[in-house]
Amino acid sequence: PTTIYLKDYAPFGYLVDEISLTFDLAPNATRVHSRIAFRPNPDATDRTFFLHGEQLSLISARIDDQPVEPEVTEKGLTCKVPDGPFTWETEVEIDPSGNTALEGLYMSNGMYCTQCEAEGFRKITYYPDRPDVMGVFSVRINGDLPVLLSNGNPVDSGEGFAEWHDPWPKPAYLFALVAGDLVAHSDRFTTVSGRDVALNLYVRPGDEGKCAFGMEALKKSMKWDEDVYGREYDLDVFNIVAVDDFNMGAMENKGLNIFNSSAVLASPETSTDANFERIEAIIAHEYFHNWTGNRITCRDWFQLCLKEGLTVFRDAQFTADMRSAAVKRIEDVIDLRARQFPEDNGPLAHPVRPESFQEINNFYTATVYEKGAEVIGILKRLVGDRAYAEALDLYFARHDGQACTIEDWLAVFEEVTGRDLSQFKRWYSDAGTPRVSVQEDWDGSTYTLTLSQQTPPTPGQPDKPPRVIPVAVGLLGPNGDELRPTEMLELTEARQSFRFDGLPSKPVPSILREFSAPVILDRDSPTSERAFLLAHDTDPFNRWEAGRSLARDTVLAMAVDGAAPNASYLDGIHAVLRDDTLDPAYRALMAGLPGQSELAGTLHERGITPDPMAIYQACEDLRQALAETCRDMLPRLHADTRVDAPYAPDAEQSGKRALAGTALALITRLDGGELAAEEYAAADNMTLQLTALAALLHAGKGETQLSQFHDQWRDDRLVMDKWFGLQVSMAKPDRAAQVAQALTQHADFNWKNPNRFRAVMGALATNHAGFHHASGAAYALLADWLIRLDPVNPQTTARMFTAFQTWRRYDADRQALIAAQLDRIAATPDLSPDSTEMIARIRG
Ligand code: BAL
Ligand code: ZN
Repeated sequence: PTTIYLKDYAPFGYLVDEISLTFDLAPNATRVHSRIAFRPNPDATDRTFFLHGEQLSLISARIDDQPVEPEVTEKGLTCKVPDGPFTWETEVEIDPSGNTALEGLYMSNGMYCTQCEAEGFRKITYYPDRPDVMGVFSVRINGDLPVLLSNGNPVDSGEGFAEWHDPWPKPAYLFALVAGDLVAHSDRFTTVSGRDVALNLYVRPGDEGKCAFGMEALKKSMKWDEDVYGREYDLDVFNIVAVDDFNMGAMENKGLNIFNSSAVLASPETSTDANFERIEAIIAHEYFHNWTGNRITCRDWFQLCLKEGLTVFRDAQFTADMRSAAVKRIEDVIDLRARQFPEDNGPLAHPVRPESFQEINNFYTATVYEKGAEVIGILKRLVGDRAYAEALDLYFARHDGQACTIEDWLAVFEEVTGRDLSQFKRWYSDAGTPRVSVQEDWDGSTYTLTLSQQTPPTPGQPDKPPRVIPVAVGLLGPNGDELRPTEMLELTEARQSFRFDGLPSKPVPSILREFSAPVILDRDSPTSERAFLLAHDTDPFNRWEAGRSLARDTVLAMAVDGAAPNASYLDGIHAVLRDDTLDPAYRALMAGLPGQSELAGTLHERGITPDPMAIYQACEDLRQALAETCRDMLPRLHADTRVDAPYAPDAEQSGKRALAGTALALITRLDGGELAAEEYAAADNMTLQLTALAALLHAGKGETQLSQFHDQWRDDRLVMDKWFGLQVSMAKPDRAAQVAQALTQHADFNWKNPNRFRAVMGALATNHAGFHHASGAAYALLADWLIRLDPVNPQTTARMFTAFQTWRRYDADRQALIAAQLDRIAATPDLSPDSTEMIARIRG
């Protein structure tokens, strides 16, 4: 495999002014005719005319209407071209129905659709398939299907054809085409300047009833981007299409977003509250890309975080505005710790802006996306809200229509603030999660906080100079009053002291409020102090964090030393659960435990080899102890959170259902599933149905309900994904591999569908004690299926390798079992470059 380096970037020798594409659709033999106006790029020195192209049958090529004979390889073609502007034409044939990789033009349930990011367009026609080549696209689709869609505005359509024109120059990765027997859920939006935009959500017949929520989310997103970022939509139509077979969540193609059906279709009967919240966020994310990604795109794929980090940051702001900011922040930090921290502290660690890659599809990671968003948050904290807004205005004004770099992005901030951001830039270049430790000093009136930072080595980066870390700190007095409101300390040195003078009493510090930077805070504060913060912190994030750290330490003490559950934790959570002045969603989050994989990671960081079974058992015992502690209040808590109004997926109702679900899970530990069975029978929405089913399965019951559930939902693909996933995630550790194995033999297990594959294998990988069962059965099962899927769909296969990224944490026996499976996969003939790269990096 070839390694590509950021430092080797050079512009392409030619610019594309216009490109016209004609598609003659046929499942096995689609003809694609392209006509492209090229001219020499004055900023380039290399005039090699190389066009990417893979899995294409070249029928003919012409330059300025004269036939030419290009030199064709597996990766593309080269050709001798005129010195000045010229018109390039090709005719190629492709096979959408044989395209199981779901990249390029492929078929899903009889419908044609595309996925071109990052490098799929080269499977459609010969083209400079790189994001810095931007052209104006016109598309004609000939096909005998009722709906024929592409990017931009509709130009003409009739029996068996449609024409589209996108006036905004774009890179090929934003190209899209959809053709199928689809129905539209339609609406309209009037932009701030009065542009009337037709909105359509296209779905397969039968899914019409699952569109309304997505459409509302789209309209809210359009309005929010006008109100908060001053960004207006720029075409006459905005189309979204739901597709069943899709590698990612969704794709921001200009004017024609294509969505994994799981990320857009929703109804109360078939979707959980969490599904609704995720759908709202993804619709917003893809819509926001119209400016951060499409109007301003990336110069090269090393700059992926330029659009993804910023767009994730923007969708998080949107969700915080639509729902609860505190709840959203906590959810994001839970996710960051579950997915990004293990990446940043293991063999797959890479900078937010990587400097090399073999397969770009392997870099659509939690680091690029979620840490990339955290880095925007750091920048905003450092420069302040007003400067952030000014810098964004300048960014949009200056770079509209361009393919940009992180340097372009930082330059607007430097210009607006006059601040040197070279130290801040380390967040983009240096991998690894900084660890911040704390030392306190109190002399009777002055409180001194000394913060030290250190980032462990990561692959290829042994030394990490200090970075700038915004540490939000508030000081509380003995009765919980704020002695000092939140102050943003800027840690720029390896070790730095901050003084707070004139305090009446020794304060309790609340450090890293709002999780002001993605770091690990190494602070061994007394239990009493954390219990105090759990009861009194005025920062909702840190109040949750205090409970979280108590939970973590009590579980770990139980797992490692056989300690009893910590009473401060149990009493503190009991008090929170019964405090009905607090948001129910927040209370539900407070009652959660850290993930078992995260707990294993913490032990590993402390130099202790984690035992997955011991961690599992400690979590079970602690939940049981919490149920006992709360025994008297649980029935009331459950009853008080009942929602009597018609179902709405809003923050208020879903918060109540989340807390009711917490109560039900605890009650089930005491009544063996009696209430859960009643709740299951009475459930009239998927949130309640699934919560009750999960509780029953945990209690070792629910066989009847599982089979009823299957009968009820066998024709609903997305609900059946839940049926598959839940059984694996609820399976006891010694049964998880067996349950997953049995499900792969089920008639409804369509392993070529990424959602179904992930439902089973993704659930197995995240059932921590089940996946790491000492038998190694789960490792072997996952390896079997990765070997099978790799030739069919390398992208989805390669992403699943993250299941193995933490393998060095575990004992020698488990390491040997995992290494054997990785080596077995690596030895598979013709393994994809995607999987080859992942194994090489994980194996080290
Ligand atoms: N650009 C790939 C899908 C997304 O991040 O929106
Ligand atoms: Zn994105």
